[in-house]
Amino acid sequence: MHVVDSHTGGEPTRVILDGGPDLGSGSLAERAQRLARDHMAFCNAVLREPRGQPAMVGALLVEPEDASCVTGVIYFDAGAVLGMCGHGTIGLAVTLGYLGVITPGCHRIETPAGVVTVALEDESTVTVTNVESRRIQRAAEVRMGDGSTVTGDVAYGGNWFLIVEPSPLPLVPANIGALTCLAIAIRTAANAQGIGGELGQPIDHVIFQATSPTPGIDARNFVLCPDDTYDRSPCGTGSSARLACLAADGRLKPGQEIVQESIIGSPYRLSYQPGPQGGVIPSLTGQAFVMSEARLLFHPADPFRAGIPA
Ligand code: PYC
Repeated sequence: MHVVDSHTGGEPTRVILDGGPDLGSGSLAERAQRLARDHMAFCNAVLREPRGQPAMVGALLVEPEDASCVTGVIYFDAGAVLGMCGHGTIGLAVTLGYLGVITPGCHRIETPAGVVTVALEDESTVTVTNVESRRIQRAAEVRMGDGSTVTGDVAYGGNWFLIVEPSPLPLVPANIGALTCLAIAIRTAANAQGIGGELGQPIDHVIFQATSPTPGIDARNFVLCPDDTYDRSPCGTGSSARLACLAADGRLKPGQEIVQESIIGSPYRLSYQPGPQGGVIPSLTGQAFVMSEARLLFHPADPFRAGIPA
């Protein structure tokens, strides 16, 4: 299996160029469902240790339905198949540039959530124009097991987010363990209470949002991913969902730019334009770097060829 690894603001992406499962034909959403239903063992073998690393997201290249797209891609982490992935799309564009598949300029990429556009600005810098993003519920109340209530906005940015602002704990790296435990408890409670998308889609990510102490940076976030790792990047789909909330609250104008950083301080530049269905079309600019190009080998006698169980 031929893979290229990159990281976007510290968040790793493994692009799988060949050797992945045959997902058949149909829309990317249908093929993503098949990946989730029949091939999670493949996802785990590729992403988990010893071949992968915590927080790694896979990007399985597939034939696009839309011939104007340079490729189709299905993203997954070790816990779930994703509708879209912003950091992964920045990593994929830089990887395609590294491989000579694309040159600087604009290109279309098909994902299960829809077609997104990437502008490869230089070999490391990419602007992603994401699918239309929207807030569907303001100040949803999540009842926690200890009787307390956590309030957050439910929003879509290619995945489903509960965005809690202000963060219940300071967003500093020393709190990553405590933030992770709290975010898992909130996601569990929200999903048990049926808080999620319009069609019953569960919350797959939880965001804690705060201001940043760093001059020139507007905001900092902590993002819990489906595999219970935290996003080292500011999370492209999560930043898109947040842009939808800022727009809905009148806190950010179309075209106005803000800088959001992750809990480890990696930044995205963010802005939006109004979307045709009342949401926002987010733009996110970040940097990725290719780290390695490898062939993954799965020896039949290797007891950990399927990855180390979580
Ligand atoms: O950047 O959208 C994103 C993302 C989702 C999960 C990890 N990163």
